[in-house]
Amino acid sequence: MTATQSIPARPGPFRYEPGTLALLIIDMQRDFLLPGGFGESLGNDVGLLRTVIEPLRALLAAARAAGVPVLHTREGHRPDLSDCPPSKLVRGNPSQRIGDPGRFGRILIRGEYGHDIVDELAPLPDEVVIDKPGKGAFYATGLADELQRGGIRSLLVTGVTTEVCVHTTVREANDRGYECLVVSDCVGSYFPEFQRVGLEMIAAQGGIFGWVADSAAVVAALTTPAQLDPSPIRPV
Ligand code: C5J
Repeated sequence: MTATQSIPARPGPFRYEPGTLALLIIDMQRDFLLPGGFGESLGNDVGLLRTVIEPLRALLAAARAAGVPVLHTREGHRPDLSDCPPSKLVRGNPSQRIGDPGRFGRILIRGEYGHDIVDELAPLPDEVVIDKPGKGAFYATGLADELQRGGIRSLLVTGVTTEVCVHTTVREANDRGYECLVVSDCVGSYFPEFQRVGLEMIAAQGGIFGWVADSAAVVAALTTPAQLDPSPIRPV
């Protein structure tokens, strides 16, 4: 028999074995979230992303207390931009491109203040931080190896933005056999409509990419003892 945990979610309960669960926090970086930063300079309302910080801080505390491994990602590039495809470089607003000077240092460049994670969600020294050049967290990174090393098969997915880096990562993870629960109030978009539809797309068609639940449901599960369940979650 396997010890399993279940979280009420859409389109149905999200079941996992506690030792195989990790919390993935995507791109909660100052460049995207701070007033006056890159995201705001593009005309976005960063307040919509900042609503994620408090529920995610509570979820992060619950995950750490429950011994759930935490992995953080940061979107960005080497200072010489050698890992930035020309197509990505030229696509932005001409005065606000990756590598240009911004209010918090060169935009989306590793080592710059703006590239790092907001203070409220700062990684602990033993937590994995994945630097990714793409939107998806698996592309050109060591994430798959990290998950395999930790025996992780289920992911609580959080961060920004819902329709871009969160979605791309969930799709990549789903194709690699991971089961993803997207935490609805711990993901954010600059566009309310994209937030709503982005979450609907995850759980549509019987959970085509995964499951969706709010942080209250996830925190409750993390603080509740697992049950012994005779039916395996997946074939072994
Ligand atoms: C974007 C991200 N939106 N982290 N990055 O360019 O979603």
